[in-house]
Amino acid sequence: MRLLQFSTSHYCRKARLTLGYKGISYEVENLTPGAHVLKLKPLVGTTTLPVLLPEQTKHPIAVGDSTAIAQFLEAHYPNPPLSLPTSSAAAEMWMIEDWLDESIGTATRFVYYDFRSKAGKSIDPSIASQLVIGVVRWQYGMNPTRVKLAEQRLESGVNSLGERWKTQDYLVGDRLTIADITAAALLSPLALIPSYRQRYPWLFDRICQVHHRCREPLPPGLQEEPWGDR
Ligand SMILES: N[C@@H](CCC(=O)N[C@@H](CS)C(=O)NCC(=O)O)C(=O)O
Repeated sequence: MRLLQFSTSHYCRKARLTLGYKGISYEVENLTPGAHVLKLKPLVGTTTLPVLLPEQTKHPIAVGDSTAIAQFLEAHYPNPPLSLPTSSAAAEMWMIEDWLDESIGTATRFVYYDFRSKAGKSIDPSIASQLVIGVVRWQYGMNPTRVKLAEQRLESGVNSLGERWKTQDYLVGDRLTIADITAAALLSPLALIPSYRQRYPWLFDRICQVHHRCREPLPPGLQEEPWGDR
């Protein structure tokens, strides 16, 4: 299998965590932003990454979108399961996954790139990096009002995840599911932002824990952290 990705994308991290949890071996191909469109359009008709190329007969040539990738892997590689056995628990899990994908993942992007263009500029002050950050901010129409709304959405979203993750092992049910994986991936960019690290230490413990279970290297900001065997 081959995973087409942007190495820094949190949605691509979600796909890597999913593949890692399933114990599937794969290669990654890092695409260049901008030029990626030329490769993706004929393959999947959309322009976002991740895209999985199963490279096996009887499987589709390409599966685009991190949720579709998870569903494809669950259908063809059921063990270990990413979902839950009862239909009500599975429905709740996919609902949380969709909310994380559509609402929280985009809010993280706004807050993260805003930080990288201001206080977080020192992480990589190079012209090339700041150019990429500027292009992303323009591409997604980021402005102070929308960043503020994203911060508010993240605050209520993280607090409601805390209602579950602080008191139980998993977001839904009694085992790791795509809901935990999605939350860990899509909130991981916040690990570089000191105010989030201070406010939500439990969140970053959980993010580390999920990465460990999925055999995926920790995201930037958490690599040096001792976090024990939780
Ligand atoms: N819902 C999609 C979102 C993926 C997404 O937004 N990917 C971004 C990178 S984080 C992307 O590829 N952007 C490039 C573009 O829109 O052309 C998924 O879950 O895969």
